[in-house]
Amino acid sequence: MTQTTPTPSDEPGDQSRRRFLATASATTAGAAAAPLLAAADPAAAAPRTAAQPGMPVGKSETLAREISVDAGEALTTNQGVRIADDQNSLRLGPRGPTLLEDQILREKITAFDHERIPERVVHARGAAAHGHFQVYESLSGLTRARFLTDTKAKTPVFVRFSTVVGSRGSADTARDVRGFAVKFYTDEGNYDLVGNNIPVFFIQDAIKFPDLIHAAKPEADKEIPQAATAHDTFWDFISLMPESTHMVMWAMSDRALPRSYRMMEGFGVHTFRLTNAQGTSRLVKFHWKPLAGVHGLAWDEAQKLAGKDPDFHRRDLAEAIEAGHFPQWELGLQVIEEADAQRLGFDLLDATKLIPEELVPVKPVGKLTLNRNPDNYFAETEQVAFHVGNLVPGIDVTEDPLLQGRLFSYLDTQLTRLGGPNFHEIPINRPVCPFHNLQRDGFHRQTIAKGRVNYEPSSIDVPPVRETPAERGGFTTHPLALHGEKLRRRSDSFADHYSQATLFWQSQTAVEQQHIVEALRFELGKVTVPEVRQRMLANLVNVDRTLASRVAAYLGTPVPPASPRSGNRAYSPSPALSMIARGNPKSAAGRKVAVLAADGVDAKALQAVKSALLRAGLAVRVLSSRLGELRAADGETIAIDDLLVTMPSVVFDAVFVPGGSQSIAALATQGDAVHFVREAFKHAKPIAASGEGVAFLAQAGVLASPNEKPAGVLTTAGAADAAFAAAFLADIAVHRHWSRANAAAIAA
Ligand code: HDE
Repeated sequence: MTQTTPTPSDEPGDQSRRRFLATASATTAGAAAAPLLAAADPAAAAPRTAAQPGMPVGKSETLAREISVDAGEALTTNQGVRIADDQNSLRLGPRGPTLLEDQILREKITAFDHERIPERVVHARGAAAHGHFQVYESLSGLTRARFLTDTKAKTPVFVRFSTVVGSRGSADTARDVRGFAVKFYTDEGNYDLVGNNIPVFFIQDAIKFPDLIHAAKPEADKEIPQAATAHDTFWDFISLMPESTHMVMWAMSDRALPRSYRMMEGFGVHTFRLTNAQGTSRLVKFHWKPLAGVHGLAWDEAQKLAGKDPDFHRRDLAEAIEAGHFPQWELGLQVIEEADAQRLGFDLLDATKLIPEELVPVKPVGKLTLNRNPDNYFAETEQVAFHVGNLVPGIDVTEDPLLQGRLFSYLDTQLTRLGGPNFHEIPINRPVCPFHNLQRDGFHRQTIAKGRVNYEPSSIDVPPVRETPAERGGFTTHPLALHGEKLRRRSDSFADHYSQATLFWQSQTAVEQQHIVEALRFELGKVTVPEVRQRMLANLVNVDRTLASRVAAYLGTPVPPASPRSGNRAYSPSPALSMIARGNPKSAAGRKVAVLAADGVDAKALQAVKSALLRAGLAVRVLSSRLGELRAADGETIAIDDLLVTMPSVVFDAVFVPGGSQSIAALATQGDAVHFVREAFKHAKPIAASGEGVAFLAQAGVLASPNEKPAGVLTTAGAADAAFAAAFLADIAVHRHWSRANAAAIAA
C-alpha cells in the first residue's frame, strides 16, 4: 500500500485544540446542558470530545470534532457504551492500517451497510402523516365497527400517499395513479383502507397484476424510463388488455397529475361489505372527498416540477401540516343492498367499474384530519405495512378476484420487505388496543412472552387465552352460500370493457377532454412500435370516435376500425367524474402565492395583498434576485423570502406583481422574473398586477396590451386595496383559468 505524505498542518497543536473545545463547551449550549448531564451521571459531564485516557489526539482531525459541543445526549454504541472518539477509526499508528479489532467502527459500518430495506415493489415512493378520524353519526344500522358507530371516538390514523410506478427516489409529479392508504388504529384492532385516487383498476383478476406492473415499470433491458408510462411495453400490454381502457382514461386525465395530495379524492376501489350487529350485510364503496377541492397540475408543469422540485407533493403535505393548514377529507359511502346489486347493469365484483354517484349518491359519514408530520421517515413512512386483510368486526371483503389476490399479496410482500413475521411489533404497525396470541418467535421478535404455554387449548395456562364470540366483539366472516364448479374463467358479467370508459370521456368538460387528447398524444407519441399505436387507437374508437380521431390526427395516421367489443351499456354523463364540473369549494386556503419584487417596490400594495392572503390561510413568499431585504419606494424594508432562481413559478399556485417603477424596471431586466409570469400564464395560473406591474405583464407578453383582461389575470392601475385582494382570492379559488385562448402559444 502506498503511504501518502502527511498534510502539513497549520494547527497549533493538541493543547490549543483542547483549549478551543473547552471554550466552546463553556460558551455554548454545553454550558446549560452540563449541569443536567452532571445530575444524571457525573462522568457524563466531561466534554464528549475529550480523548480517551491514554489516546493521543491527532493533529488533522475534522472540523466536525472542533465544533462539537458538550450538549445533548451521550453518543453510545448499540450496547450503550459511551463513545469517546467518533472521528477516528482505530489504527496502527496515526498513518497505519485500520485494525479489524475496532468494534466501534465495525458496528457503525455494519449498521450503515444494512440501512436500505427492499423498496416496495409498487408504491415505493410515498409520503405520510398522522391524524384522526371521527364519524358524524352512528352507522350502527350498517356496521358494528366501533369506530363507525361511536361518535365520540377520535380514531388515530396514519395515512401514506404514494406514486405507483417510480422507485423510491423518483419524482412526485410523474403521470401516475396515487396510492391513498389509511391505517385506522381502532380500539378493536387495526383497520386498513388501502385505496387509490382513481376509483377503478386496470385489471380484473389478480393473476394479471405482475404483468401489468412489469409492463409499466422501466423496460427490462435498459431500465428506462423511470416513473413513466410513456413507453412501448406499457402501451403494448394496455392495448392487448381492453379491460384496462376505463382506468387508462382516468390515468390520461389530470387526475393522474394532482396539484397536491391534499387535493385529490381517494377510493377503496373494490366493493366491500358492511355487516351490522344483527348480521345484515350490505355492499359498500368507500370514497374520500377532500375539503380543499380536487385540483390538478398542467402536464408541462408536472414535467418541469420533476426536475425543479421532485419532492413537490411531499413538501406540500409537510409544509401544509406545519403551517396548521390541516388536510381534511370526508369519508363517503355508497351503500347498496345486496338485492339491488343485480340491477346496476354491471358487476360490482369487477374492479374496472364504478357506481356513478348520480345513480347511488355518496353519503358523507365522517371526517379525516391530518395534523402531524412523521418524526422519522424510515421508522414510520417506510416501515408502515398496510394490508387489505386488516379488517375489524363489521367490515368484510367480497369475492372480487382482484381483491382476493390482494388478500394474499400484502402480508407476503411484507414478510420479505420488513424482514420476518414480526413487523406488526414495529411501533407504526402496532395496534393501540391490547393484542395477545400464541404466535411465537421468528426474526426480530420484541415481545417477551411469559410462561410455558404457547398452545391452545390448555388447562394449565392461568388465565387461559380465549376466543371472543361475535356478540362480544370477535371478528366473524359474513356467512355466504357459494356454489359453483372449480374453474379458471372470468364471469360474462365482466365482459363490457368500454361503456364506462365512454361514460368517463363524456362526463369531462371540453378542457379536460383536450387534456386527455394531449396526454394520449404525448404517451403514444413516445411509443416506437406502430402496431401498438394502431391497436390503442382501435380500442379508443370503442370509447369515442371523436377522441380516437383527435389522437390519430396528432399521430399522423388514419383512424383504424374499432377493435372487437362485447356489451354496450348506455350511461348518462356523470358530472361527479369531472374535476371541473363536479364543482369545488370556493376557497383559496392552503395555496401558495409568489410576490415578485425588487428595490423600489410599492410596499403598500405588497403588504395589502400579502396580509389579505395570509388572513385567508394562504402561504405567501416574496421573491427577488437576491436574499436579504428590499428597500421599498417609501423607504420601508421588506424581507425577501426566497431567490427567484430557487423558487420557480411551477412551485406556486399564483403570482402577484406589485408596482413601483424602480422595482418593475429591475424585474424587466431579469429573465427569471419575465419567464416566471409567462410560465404562470401558460399554466393557467391566476396572476395579479398593480400599478407599474401591469406594464410588466404586457412587456412579458402575458397581455397583448395593458388593457387586455384574459381570464384569471387581475390588473389595476390604481391601489391594490381590499377589493383587489378579494378578487385575486376568488381567482385563486378557481385554481386554473384554462379558458385562456393564447396560453399554448406562450413560449415558456
Ligand atoms: Fe396494491 N400492493 N396490489 N393495490 N397497493 C402494494 O404492498 C397488489 C391494488 C395499493 O402505502 C404492495 O406493502 C396486488 C389496488 C396501495 O404502503 C403489494 C394487486 C389498489 C399500496 C401490492 C394490487 C392498490 C399498495 C407493495 C392486484 C387500490 C401502497 C408493497 C391484485 C385499491 C401501500 C406493499 C403503502 C401496495 C399488491 C392492486 C393500492 C405488492 C397483488 C386495486 C395504496 O403487496
